Amino acid sequence: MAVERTLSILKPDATRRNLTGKINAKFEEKGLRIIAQRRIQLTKAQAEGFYAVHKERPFFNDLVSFMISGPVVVQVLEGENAVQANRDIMGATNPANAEAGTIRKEFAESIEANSVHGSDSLDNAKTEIAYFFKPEEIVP
Ligand code: RTP
Ligand code: MG
Repeated sequence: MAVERTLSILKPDATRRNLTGKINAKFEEKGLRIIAQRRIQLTKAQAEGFYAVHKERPFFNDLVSFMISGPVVVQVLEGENAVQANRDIMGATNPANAEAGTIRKEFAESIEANSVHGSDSLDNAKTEIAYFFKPEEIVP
């Protein structure tokens, strides 16, 4: 296994309910290290750009509205096999299908307000990390 980096976002439903510490504890307990982190208010253009791969999907407009409905925390997680490790910690997109102990099972409100984003491949992780962070903001 290789040490990887992945882009994580704590979504507006998580910041609104003051859950950032509880969610970060899940990452740290499983051996992922938060090597960059910033709380921001996404602009509509930023959210549309980030989710551009989903622009033809029926949920795109709702997703963008949700992602700008409050602050988010963008972060870089580092660790062994970090991309898949983080997906496992997050759980299924729909909390109804998420396994016990996952972030989404424990905290998500709905398939849309599902508390966290995580990159789904190493290639996408590199693109998504560069979308939010300059190299000097990442401190391993
Ligand atoms: P993410 O990208 O946020 O890590 O989540 P994911 O890979 O598990 O899910 P994806 O298919 O990439 O969808 C991106 C986000 O769009 C919202 N969504 N809403 N209303 C719906 O049917 C629906 N489906 C997806 C969720 O916020 C999902 O995380
Ligand atoms: Mg996705």
